[in-house]
Amino acid sequence: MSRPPSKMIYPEQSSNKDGQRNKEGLGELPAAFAPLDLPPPEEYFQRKVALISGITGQDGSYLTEFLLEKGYTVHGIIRRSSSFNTGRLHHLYEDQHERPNKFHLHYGDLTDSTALVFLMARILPTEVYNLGAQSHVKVSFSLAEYTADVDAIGTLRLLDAIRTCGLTKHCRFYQASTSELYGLVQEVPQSETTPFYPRSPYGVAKLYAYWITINYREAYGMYAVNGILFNHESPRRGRTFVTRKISRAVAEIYENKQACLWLGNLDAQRDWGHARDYIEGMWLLLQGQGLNLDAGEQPTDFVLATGETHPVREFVEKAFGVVGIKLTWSGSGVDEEARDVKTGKVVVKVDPQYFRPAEVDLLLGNPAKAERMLGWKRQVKFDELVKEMVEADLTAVRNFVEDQN
Ligand code: NDP
Ligand code: GDR
Repeated sequence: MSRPPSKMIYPEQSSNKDGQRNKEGLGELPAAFAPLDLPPPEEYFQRKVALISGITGQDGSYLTEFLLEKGYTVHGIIRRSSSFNTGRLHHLYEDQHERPNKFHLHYGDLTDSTALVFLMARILPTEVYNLGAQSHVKVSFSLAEYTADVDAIGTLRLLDAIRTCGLTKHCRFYQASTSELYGLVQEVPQSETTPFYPRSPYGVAKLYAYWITINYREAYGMYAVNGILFNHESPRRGRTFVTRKISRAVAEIYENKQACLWLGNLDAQRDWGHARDYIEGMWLLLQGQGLNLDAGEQPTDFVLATGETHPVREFVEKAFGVVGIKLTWSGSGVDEEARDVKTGKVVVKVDPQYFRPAEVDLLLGNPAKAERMLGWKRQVKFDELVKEMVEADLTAVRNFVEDQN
């Protein structure tokens, strides 16, 4: 193999115009990467400006309300869609006159670096919340490559947009990590030190996102943290997630608009909390509670969970209980079904199409670190969550409201 010409310059050997290498081994940066003309830090940090990816989702909508209440200016990234995807934000648009210029939506996508860099440079956020994701575990088996692109590489793109704009020391970064990282759980309950074993393309993509967040914290001194959040639900939950699918079906069955609820694995157990409680936790993670940053303490990652776990079957029973329907179960496996004790009608059946190629059987989080350091604790109990979701769906069904979540 012939040797490269002696004058060839490698990136790590950049030189000045006289051909001499500078001290750091890096040449002058081209003008396109010149740092932005940022306000001085004392002025910069007086602003409270949040940028949220995934603002149109369940968590994004609650977080927006929360931050607006706290006086933030909130910018959100929305995807172009041929149908409305801003249903969860309509009420905030209507409130615009209450808070002029405090709430802004921008087209963008976690698969589009250029747009992310452009938005970052224009908005100059002080906090970035990366909630955007293809977040459905079952769907990730069908859209594995897309899920990796959005959930894994999308996180890298957003972190790199911060770096490209020279904001590594100017904004804090929250990554929406997940209990799905634990997958085939290696210990019970799961905490910040439990080893990960993801069980879906979604979980694996989120594992990359988890580590790239830590890597950017360690490599560039960014305030970048993971919230490892266990399942959190609400009346705004998407209707293909099991809790909302159940609450909506219970309301429809009670109002005689649907005969039967078809589900997958009834034995799966989840640590279910209320989304609103978890939103506060996300914000606390970025406020450096319990950390002495001036003394050089590094930001760390936290589990947010209730510390309770319940099978899907129990959620079903409790949800029917809210409308006064008592169930009796019979059969097993794919033949399991539940009847309304009073009418004898079958109201729940199993459909194997909802089974997953690999399942996460049991999730139970240990929120002790968040409780101790952040002073965070879930407020809404399991029974209250189920009741709120069923009652909201009853109202919606009676008023013929078809939300598009
Ligand atoms: P949702 O599915 O309700 O919302 C996901 C959001 O991401 C939506 O706004 C969606 O936009 C957006 N999105 C999807 N793809 C892209 C893309 N390519 N570019 C930009 N935005 C995109 O999720 P949740 O609100 O429930 O969850 C928020 C985050 O927290 C997610 O990252 C999820 O993985 C994670 N998480 C959720 C938990 C939970 O129990 N809810 C628990 C742990 C983690 P659109 O509306 O257009 O589809
Ligand atoms: P999950 O939520 O996979 O935990 O991910 P989901 O509600 O989809 O499933 C929970 C459990 O219920 C079982 N199940 C069904 N699930 C759905 N969707 N539909 C059904 O008909 C059904 N029947 C039984 C599932 O098999 C599973 O065991 C959610 C998402 O919000 C992720 O983005 C997030 O990271 C995790 O929670 C924490």
